[in-house]
Amino acid sequence: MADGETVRVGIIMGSQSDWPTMREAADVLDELSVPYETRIVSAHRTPDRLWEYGRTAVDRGLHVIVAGAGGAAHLPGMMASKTRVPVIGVPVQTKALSGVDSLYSIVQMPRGFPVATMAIGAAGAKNAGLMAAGILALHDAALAERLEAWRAALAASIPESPEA
Ligand code: RP5
Repeated sequence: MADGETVRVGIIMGSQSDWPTMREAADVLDELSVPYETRIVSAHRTPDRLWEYGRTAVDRGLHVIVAGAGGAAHLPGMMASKTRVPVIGVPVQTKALSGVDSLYSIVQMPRGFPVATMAIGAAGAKNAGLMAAGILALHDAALAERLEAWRAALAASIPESPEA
């Protein structure tokens, strides 16, 4: 990240145990040279940290928050209730209910406070990173070019026929 560059993407998660999933979002942002910050912010264990993060998000220059949590996954929704910065929610796959609990906890927001909910698990986290990049690319021509190239490379890597 260049000196003086403002971090526009916050990747937050409810627990250290969410990091292997949320790392997918971080990795794809690295590939696209998008700076981000990472924080553990738990809706239940560190509610004051959640509130402070949401309270200061706009003033700190964040444009997107990627929020991952599992189980009773209240972090994305509570963050969306505290800040107008768009929140992309990632349902982390749980052992007990395979992440369906996380998905339902995140997706069914009351009208007025949206969370853009991704798929359960690693694919959802990766797509959250790509979605964050896509939002920033609307006002960043160089990033838009990198994202187009990334998408073209992925498309080119898909074989036309299955191997025998
Ligand atoms: C949630 O509880 C976290 O987002 C995590 O997915 C889940 C379990 O947390 P740990 O018990 O592994 O810390 O708050």
